[in-house]
Amino acid sequence: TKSEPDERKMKKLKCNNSSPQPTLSTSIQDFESIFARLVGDISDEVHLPPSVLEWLTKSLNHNTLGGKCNRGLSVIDTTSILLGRPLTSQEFFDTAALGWMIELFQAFMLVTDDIMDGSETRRGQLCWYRVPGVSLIAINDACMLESGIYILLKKYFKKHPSYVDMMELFHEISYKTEVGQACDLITAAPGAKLQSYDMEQYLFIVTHKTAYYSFYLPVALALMYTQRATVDNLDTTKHITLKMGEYFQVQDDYLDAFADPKVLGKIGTDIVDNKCSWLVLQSLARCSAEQMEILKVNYGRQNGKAEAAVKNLYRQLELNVVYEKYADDVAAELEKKIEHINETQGLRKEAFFAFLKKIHKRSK
Ligand code: DMA
Ligand code: MG
Ligand code: MG
Ligand code: MG
Repeated sequence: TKSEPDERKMKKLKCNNSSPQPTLSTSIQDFESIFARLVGDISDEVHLPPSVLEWLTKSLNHNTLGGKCNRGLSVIDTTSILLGRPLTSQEFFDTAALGWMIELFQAFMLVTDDIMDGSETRRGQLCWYRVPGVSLIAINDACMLESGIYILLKKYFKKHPSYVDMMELFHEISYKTEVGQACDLITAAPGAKLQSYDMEQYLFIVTHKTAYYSFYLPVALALMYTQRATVDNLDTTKHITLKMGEYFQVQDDYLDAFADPKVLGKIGTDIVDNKCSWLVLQSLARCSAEQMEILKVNYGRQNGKAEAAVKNLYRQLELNVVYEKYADDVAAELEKKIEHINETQGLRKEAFFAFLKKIHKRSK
């Protein structure tokens, strides 16, 4: 696959009128075409007993494949947009490998997240820790998924001028994500008072647990790969991507309660888990004294009736309308921010428009 011309692998996407270059978007199939090779690289790092090799391969396949791959694909597409041309075979491989490192990071986070959130399904399958025979071995599997990042980074980027910067970026963003997860979980601990939940806390949680790794990381890696990671470009990228990540997590919170689990691939847990979700914050800001009682009695309870009562309250408060308005407002705000980007240091507005288009109005 490495020798195929990647121009053929690219499909044309609708072009933004203000942009002189057509934007390109990579398909999941093309992205997945290098995955088996990377699995081989990770399993070859240490000579493994056959049982461990089989286990690791199963974990890598179960936990890394099957998602939308928005994050991974964005490294490839952003790089192509920054360069203003289709990628060479080598560039395709390099950026796809960086993309899979983000997907490995995501897999690492999701395996532990599902244990801590007590979730049942992920991407339409059982969560890894719920697969018969896995159980708490999933904790070590999550750590091994994380190690895969650094095996691949060293193997393919040791000679790249930004090797250390990329490694530090993964380390820094790992820590930020973990801080976000800590805050998410501590805030929701049993006995936590709903009245203490506020928007400032929420924005801290979602920026850290989601926005940095899902939105800032792919673009920052593309900037480092193309040697355009100036302080200004990284600052601008952060400003825009953290806002996008906030929007993405608000969507995640909304879909947790309202999406069809068959479409979403996972069953929502935020209400029974007592989470400081966007929906509960919007309810707290709007509910009457009686509705507040309903929330207090039913939020964070491990039973389906209580969960249904909370969802019913969300419907009474017409949070779908509040959500649609938020989505339109935040998309308009992001478009305005993107329009103002200074492109003189090689940053491209189109990279952000393309990313926004991938998530706006998503249903899974
Ligand atoms: C997601 O939070 C954050 C990370 C770092 C996985 P979440 O628990 O809302 O995610 P999901 O809804 O996918 O379980
Ligand atoms: Mg969680
Ligand atoms: Mg979760
Ligand atoms: Mg969620």
